[in-house]
Amino acid sequence: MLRERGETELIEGRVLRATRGRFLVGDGEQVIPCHLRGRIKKARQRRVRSVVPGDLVLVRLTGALPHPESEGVIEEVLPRSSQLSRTSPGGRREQVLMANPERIFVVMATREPAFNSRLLDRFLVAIEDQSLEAVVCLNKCDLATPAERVAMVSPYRAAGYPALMLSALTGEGVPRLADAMAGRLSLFLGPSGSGKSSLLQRIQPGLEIATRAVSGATGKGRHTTSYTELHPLDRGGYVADSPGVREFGLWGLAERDLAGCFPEFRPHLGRCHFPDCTHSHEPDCALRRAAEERAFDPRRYESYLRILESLREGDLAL
Ligand SMILES: Nc1nc2c(ncn2[C@@H]2O[C@H](COP(=O)(O)OP(=O)(O)OP(=O)(O)O)[C@@H](O)[C@H]2O)c(=O)[nH]1
Ligand SMILES: [Mg+2]
Ligand SMILES: [Zn+2]
Repeated sequence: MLRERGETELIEGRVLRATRGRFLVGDGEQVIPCHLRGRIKKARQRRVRSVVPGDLVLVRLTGALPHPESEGVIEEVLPRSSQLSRTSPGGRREQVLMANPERIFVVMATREPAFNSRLLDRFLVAIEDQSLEAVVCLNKCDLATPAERVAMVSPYRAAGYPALMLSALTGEGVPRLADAMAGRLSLFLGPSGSGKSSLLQRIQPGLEIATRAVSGATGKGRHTTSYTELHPLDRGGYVADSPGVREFGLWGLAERDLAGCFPEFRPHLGRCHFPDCTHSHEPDCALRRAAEERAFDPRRYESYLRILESLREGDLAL
């Protein structure tokens, strides 16, 4: 898409990769190595701080520049319709993982690394808080019994999330995953080693994506994917593969908004004795009663209490 602007044309494109001040911008036909115009750099430091994968930008093609390897300059960053943020690891800053995502595929393995419902719940809370769509992806289903798999996804299906049972090894569920991604801007999010890159390889075998074995000694994944990168899909849209996430600080989430980030809690909110009930210790709490009556999976209520606690402690650690 071209836009006239003074002496040379501006090309609208999407940031595919952003690493240490270098950017790859795709316009649907070509991939253009770019740097950022100094003036926006300064303006953005005050407001948005960074240009991230998924951002729509206007690029001016150039020849001779202070950065000889660059073929373009990002002149302008278009407003975002959405973003997914967390608190930067160990820090107090907002870190935007991706701009303009339409769907977040949260990838958890049944084992290797062990299924971590607490981390999954934190991802889902962040996604709800930022009004994004989540799909729960249980990968490495080949390593679990049918009963184990069902037990892992049932709290999420009961909460109304679409949940896919997948195996990048056998290909189970992969066509449904591919359908859910087609024509959209998606992000794969999950711990290291859960199989995000392997699933993408399955969906589109031509993709140049690194995958690696989980280290035998710890059972934890080593980081193979080292930066977030958008890949154009043959069926339309883009998917971003991202490095494994070990912790997910909930950026900007207020305690009073937490319960609303559990979709299955919503019908029970506003019915407690105290209007400012935190649903933790108060008498006559409708949410706790609902949990006791198994109106939803009690593990999700336990997660709520854990996250509430962590928010009170400044949400620095998981
Ligand atoms: N048994 C089994 N192994 C899988 C499956 N999916 C991926 N793996 C293996 O798990 C390991 C890690 O897979 P990756 O795709 O690199 O994981 P990742 O989530 O991209 O990891 P990071 O890039 O570090 O975040 C590799 O050895 C894969 O072969 C699966 O469905 N079943
Ligand atoms: Mg990877
Ligand atoms: Zn309550």
